[in-house]
Amino acid sequence: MSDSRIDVAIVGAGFSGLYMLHKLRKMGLKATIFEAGDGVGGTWYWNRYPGARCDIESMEYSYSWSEELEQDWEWSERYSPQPEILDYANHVADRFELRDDIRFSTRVTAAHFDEEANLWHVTIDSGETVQARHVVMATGCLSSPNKPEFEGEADFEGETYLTGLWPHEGVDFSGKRVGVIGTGSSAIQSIPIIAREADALTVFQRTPNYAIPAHNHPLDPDYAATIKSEYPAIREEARDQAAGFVGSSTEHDDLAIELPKEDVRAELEKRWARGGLTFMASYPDMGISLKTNDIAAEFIRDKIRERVDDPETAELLCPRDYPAGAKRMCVDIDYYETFNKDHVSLVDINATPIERITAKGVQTSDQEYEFDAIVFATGFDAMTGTLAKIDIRGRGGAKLSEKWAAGPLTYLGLMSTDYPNLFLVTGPQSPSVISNMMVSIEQHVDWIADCIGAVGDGVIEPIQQAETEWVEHTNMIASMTVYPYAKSWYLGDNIPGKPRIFMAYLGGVPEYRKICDAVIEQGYAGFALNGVPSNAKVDPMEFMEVDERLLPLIAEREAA
Ligand code: N01
Repeated sequence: MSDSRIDVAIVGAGFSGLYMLHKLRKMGLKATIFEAGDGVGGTWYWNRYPGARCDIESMEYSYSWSEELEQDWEWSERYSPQPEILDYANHVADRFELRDDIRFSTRVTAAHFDEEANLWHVTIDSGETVQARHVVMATGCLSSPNKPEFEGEADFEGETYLTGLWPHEGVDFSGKRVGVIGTGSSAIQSIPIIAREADALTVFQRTPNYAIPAHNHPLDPDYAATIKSEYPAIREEARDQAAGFVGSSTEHDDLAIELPKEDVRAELEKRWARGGLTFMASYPDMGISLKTNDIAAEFIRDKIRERVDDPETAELLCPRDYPAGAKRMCVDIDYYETFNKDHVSLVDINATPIERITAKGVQTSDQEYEFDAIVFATGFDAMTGTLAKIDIRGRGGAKLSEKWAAGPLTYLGLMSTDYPNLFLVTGPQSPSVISNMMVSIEQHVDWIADCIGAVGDGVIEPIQQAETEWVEHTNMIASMTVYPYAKSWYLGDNIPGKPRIFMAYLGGVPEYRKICDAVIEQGYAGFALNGVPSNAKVDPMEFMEVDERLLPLIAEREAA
């Protein structure tokens, strides 16, 4: 039964939902956030595993929409740890008095569009239904943890943990024998910390990852003050860079493939010393040419060999089967050095696969490993997993999960045809996970707020052709890169049965922003407003600067 009516239902109280609520309130609209957790913070609320921290620098991984907030807040480290980022989210919720319009411990189970009333009926887990003119899915890109099933799990007599759903009270591994399954970012961050506590730690690795050192350090107050004094310009610079953070655009115009290898390695050495995710932005062809990419891949492998004492373990930790950066690049603090500790060991589960979980631990084809605790650092059903769990029905009762059965279909990653007034923050086919999420979140929230303001009591949705062409454009851009050469969650490879489609927009943050702005400037080109399709069209290629020098490299790669 419907008993309440609001203008906008926002799903999720992470950084997207909080800013969306603030923005809509300022417009005088009645908005409510529905949040499954009992606090704000989204990914930073759930991912409390030891060592969790951001790998975009904190001075940039923060809101830019309140000058007072950005001036007042003090970050303590270059890359802030999860508790501090969660404190920040809580501070924002308090400072802007957002909690009054957040319903905590409330999971949205369904959203059905009523074509006659042009309203959404949003159902929550108590069975209550709320009517909303608009729905904003601020549900995050990595919010559905993936827990693969292993035979015999129920028999295990010890404790089990999932990095993406970590207990709020924390876990003390002192004196325990611990097994970690997975070696992605979450594992790479948590393994060194777990190793400090545990009596024995065994890591089960299926695919080694490339990791760049964070070189994390306490934030120098003078440095922070300098950034704060130049914040508007720095924020603008970040928005104008390929992945929405300073240093993510290539600084060199030269192609690495045309340079002596020693020069390329010298440049990579500088970037290694700087640390963090700017490593891959060294040359324009790094993410295009497999030959160039292999210089970076070999460089990282050499660093792993330097950092890990035991040559056999070092070789196991070296990724070989896919290009550097094609799976999400990891940023580490002492990850490789952790394997130099006598009580830490690595098991290659390609050579000796996990057969089952037993009462005592993990049985591989080779031996049984006994544990007091097993940590599953097994990732997420990314980008679409959370949306698929909500029964979203648009025109004609069509289920979004069925429409997206062969892969997500959106226009700009913001909306999907036949789902009027349903918005996605950092949805599939937008820069999202390839970018500084804060920059992308702010851009989407601003765009959605403008759109909701323009639509008023009406309805808006993408025209089918605009959506189809955007998906084609997104796929075409991805195919120009080395990303498809790895099995990754970007492509849905980690979830059995998930269609293989690259789920983020790789055309660059600045280009993407210009496309979204042009759509608005041309009166919502590619959209139908109140059933009337716009005549205007925005061609994304007009915003792309294609570097002609890269085309033969792509052709050569594809021919190989
Ligand atoms: O997940 P992952 P994650 N048997 O999917 C393995 C963001 N993030 O939570 O590679 C055995 O990367 C799997 O093996 P394989 C960031 O965007 C950000 O670590 O599929 N192993 C892999 O090793 C990141 O990319 C931050 O062969 C299995 C691991 O589990 C994203 O979240 C911090 C398995 C999963 O790695 C996801 O990272 C943390 C099985 N059945 C995360 N199934 C920061 O910003 C899976 N694996 C700092």
